[in-house]
Amino acid sequence: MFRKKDPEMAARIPPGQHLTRGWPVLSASPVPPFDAATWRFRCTGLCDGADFSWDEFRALPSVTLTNDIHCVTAWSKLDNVWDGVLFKEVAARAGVKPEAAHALVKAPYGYDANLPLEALMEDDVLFAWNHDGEPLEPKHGGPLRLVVPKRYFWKSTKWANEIEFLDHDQRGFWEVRGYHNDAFPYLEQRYSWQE
Ligand SMILES: Nc1nc2c(c(=O)[nH]1)N[C@H]1C(S)=C(S)[C@@H](COP(=O)(O)O)O[C@H]1N2
Ligand SMILES: [Mo]
Repeated sequence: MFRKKDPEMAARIPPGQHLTRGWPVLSASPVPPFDAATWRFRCTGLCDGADFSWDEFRALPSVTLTNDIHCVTAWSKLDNVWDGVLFKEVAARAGVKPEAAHALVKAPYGYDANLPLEALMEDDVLFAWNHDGEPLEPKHGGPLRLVVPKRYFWKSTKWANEIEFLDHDQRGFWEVRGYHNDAFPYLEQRYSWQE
């Protein structure tokens, strides 16, 4: 049972957020089609480059991580169990240039989200294919989504298929549409006018 009076539980809910027991869907595009035979994941920009097939991506060293997610539309969902590959495992295979300091994680139909490379290289950031032990549903980003638990959930690109490494910051899909560049839930960094 969730009890907001439980101080440990309350500490896990950032200001202005409430708990959801379901899992709302927030998508700015249709669900892209997925074919394991033709799917590719590419590393582009300031790196030597990498290009994974679905089988190659799934053969990377995997982790299971449990964390909480916080959507800027005010719902939070605790104790999500993800299976996938750490961002830094993928980056380690891309030959990232020393001047790369930022990245965009991209998806079909023009969605992307920007973060400093340092933030993406943390031990809790992964590309996930399972949620709570089940293959990630297409509407939630299946076959593969980014999960960045320390930021509002729009930073967690669904249907992720590319990392572009950059030497400068470049705002992503929501960051150019009025949302905060940093997106820390505990600081309530929701909108760009707060910057
Ligand atoms: N490719 C893509 N990724 C995306 C989005 C999107 O529209 N397209 N929406 C973002 C937003 S605003 C949120 S809150 C979460 C929602 O994920 P969910 O639909 O699984 O809850 O995905 C993020 N990642
Ligand atoms: Mo969102």
